[in-house]
Amino acid sequence: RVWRFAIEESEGSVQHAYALEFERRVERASGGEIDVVVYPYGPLGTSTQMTEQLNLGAIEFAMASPGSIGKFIPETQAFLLHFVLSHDDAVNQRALASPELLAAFDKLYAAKGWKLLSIFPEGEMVWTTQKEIRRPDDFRGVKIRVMTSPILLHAYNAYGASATPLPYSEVYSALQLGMVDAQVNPVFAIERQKFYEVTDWLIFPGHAHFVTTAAANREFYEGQTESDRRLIDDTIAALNGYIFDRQVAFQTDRLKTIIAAKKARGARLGLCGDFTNFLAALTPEERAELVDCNELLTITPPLTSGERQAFASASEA
Ligand code: 6CS
Repeated sequence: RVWRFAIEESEGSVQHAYALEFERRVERASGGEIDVVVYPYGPLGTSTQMTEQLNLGAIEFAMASPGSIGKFIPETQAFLLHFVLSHDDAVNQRALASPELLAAFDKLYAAKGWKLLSIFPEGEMVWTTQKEIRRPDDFRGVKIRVMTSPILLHAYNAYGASATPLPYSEVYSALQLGMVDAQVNPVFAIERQKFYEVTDWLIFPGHAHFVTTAAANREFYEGQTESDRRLIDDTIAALNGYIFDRQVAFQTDRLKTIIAAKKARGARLGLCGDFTNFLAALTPEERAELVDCNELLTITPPLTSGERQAFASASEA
């Protein structure tokens, strides 16, 4: 038997690590009787097209991020609201894995013919821009690419930006051609998609974390034998801790890659906001390649509570 698992990210990403580990564990536990095939982002089309394939049962499993499925299941956009999740991703991971939350959202997924398997964070959201952004006013005139869920458009437009929804595959060229000036994603994704090549600043506002969900086609899931359903459930449960450790390591490793790539091009990387979580992982040589918009590398959060509040109020509006 073949189980197909489509992800919304390229090889070497958090979702890829997750799907490969799912593949390894299911194939080993089934003694090779089940063949899991992982489809990285690309061949199956955009995230929206992948979720249509999950609806049809053309694929059995898919990653379905609120940033794209907010159009189909509007309640998932709660995970996109700014200044709601903790700045500490470990807290987010525990909250998102709560059985009560899963059960509540699974009812909404069931209505769409999906089975919700897991909700987990993929890292702090970081703006990559052409200039420093420290307050909502700095967004005036900035065209920022967002995922296609409506609430994201409203959030960035409330800051004064001009938000443009685009599929993931189009972001690099949109930045390169100047159709947009900024985008938002975790550090590992900025490295994988090479967004740092076409932007100069990484801004860490601490406003949101990338949250994704793993889902299965419900008819497929419910049609499995009890032992195969248990295999799926147990594998997914075991993956929570696994993926959290991987994603945390990905962020710092990939920031190092970005710094080295900028240096190789003779450019330095601008950092702004509260990036103190990352500083401990950097060598003095790597730190020397950074331009800090606070002029000093500091261990106190550079975005003051007043500055944070200005974003929070604009986002509430
Ligand atoms: O920005 C996006 O569209 C994508 N970002 C990540 C980190 N994962 C999937 C999503 O489609």
